[in-house]
Amino acid sequence: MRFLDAEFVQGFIRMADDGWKQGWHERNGGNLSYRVKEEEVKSVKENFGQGEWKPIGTNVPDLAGEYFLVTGSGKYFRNVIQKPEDSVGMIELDDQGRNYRIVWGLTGGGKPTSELPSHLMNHEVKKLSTDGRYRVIYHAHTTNVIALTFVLPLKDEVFTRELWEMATECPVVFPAGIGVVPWMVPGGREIAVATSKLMEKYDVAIWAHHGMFAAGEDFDLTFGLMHTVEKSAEILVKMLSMQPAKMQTITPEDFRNLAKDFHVDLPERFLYEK
Ligand code: 2HA
Ligand code: ZN
Repeated sequence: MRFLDAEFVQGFIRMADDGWKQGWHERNGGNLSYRVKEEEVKSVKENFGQGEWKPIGTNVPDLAGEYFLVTGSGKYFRNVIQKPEDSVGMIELDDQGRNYRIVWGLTGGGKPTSELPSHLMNHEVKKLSTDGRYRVIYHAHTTNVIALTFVLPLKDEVFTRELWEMATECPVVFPAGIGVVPWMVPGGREIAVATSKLMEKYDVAIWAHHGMFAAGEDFDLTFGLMHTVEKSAEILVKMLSMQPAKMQTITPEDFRNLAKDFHVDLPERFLYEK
């Protein structure tokens, strides 16, 4: 099969383009990665070349030997749909999870995303904690969530509760809550460690004054999660722009009732009295 005809490749390209259309990927902002299934790797293997092994910049032993489809460092989401072979690449990890090599794409000397350590460490945490179900990690520069990191305390409890209150679907879509990473230098191992620690508990991590990471089983769920959180943030920004205090809202007791009917577990630490 032609590499670009594979369904997982088409799904990846569509998601990148959807993110671009949302306005979350100015210039080369944001990055996307997908942990490719064994049968999917097999179906496109005839197209593989072999690049040189290069260090990942962190160790991910539980991902040894796995393949990932990733956006490229410095590449623009806007261009993914037009020239995927230049903007996107497939990488293989070595048998220790220390090095990667490019087996398809990133033509013209491209490299995987500058946030590769965060992507792979998040994948490792999610692979282990979901029995291999989670396969997508998505980083986007979501305008309204970023704006909120200037006016809300950078606490998991506050972001979770405030965003839950802005739309009834939110506690059902992200019942475990949202983690917040304080401002840190992006691109390295330190921010990857901080983010992947939050991913042990949550499917969403906010990077203060920068953007968001979302994790999920497939492209629909992961894009939908990013979209839901950002939409809720947009409502909060609009509300705060009209007046600083809410006239009425969803109460802790309302959330407890919702949890019962929708069979979700909403941790009490988010249902504090204000
Ligand atoms: O430019 O978003 O965090 C890619 C990024 C870095
Ligand atoms: Zn970024």
